[in-house]
Amino acid sequence: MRKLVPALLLALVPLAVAQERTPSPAAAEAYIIAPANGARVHSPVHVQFGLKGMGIAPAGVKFDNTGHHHLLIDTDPPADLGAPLPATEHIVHFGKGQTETTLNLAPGKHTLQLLFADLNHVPHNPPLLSDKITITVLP
Ligand SMILES: [Cu+2]
Repeated sequence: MRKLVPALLLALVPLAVAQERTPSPAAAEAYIIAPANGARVHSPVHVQFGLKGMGIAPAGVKFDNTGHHHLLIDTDPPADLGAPLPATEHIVHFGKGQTETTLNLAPGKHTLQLLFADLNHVPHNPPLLSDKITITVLP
C-alpha cells in the first residue's frame, strides 16, 4: 500500500505541471507603434499596436501562429507567464483582434507595454513582450 501513494503522485504531477504554451516563431515581436517612448501627450491617448512574424486572431479562435494583444497600463507583466492573463484595469485584453485603442489617462507619467497571448490569453513561448514605454500626459 505504501508504494502506491508515491506512484500515484508521480502519475498526477505531469498533468498538474504541464501548461501547454503556444510556441511563437523566433523572429516574432510585439511593439508599440505609437505613442513614442517619452512622448508628452494629451488624453485621450491613441495607442497603436505593432506585430511582426505572427498574425492576429480573436480570443478563442485556434489558428496557428496567431494571438491577440494585451496592453499593460502602469503595471509590470505577471510573474507567471504560463497562466492566462487576468483582465483588470491594468491588463486590457483586445480579444476582438483590435490593433489600436484610445485611453483616458490622468495627467502625469504612465507606462505602457504590449503582451501578445494565445487564444486562451496565455502568453506564447517565448513571450512576445514589447519594450515598456513611459509617456507623460499633460494636464
Ligand atoms: Cu486576452
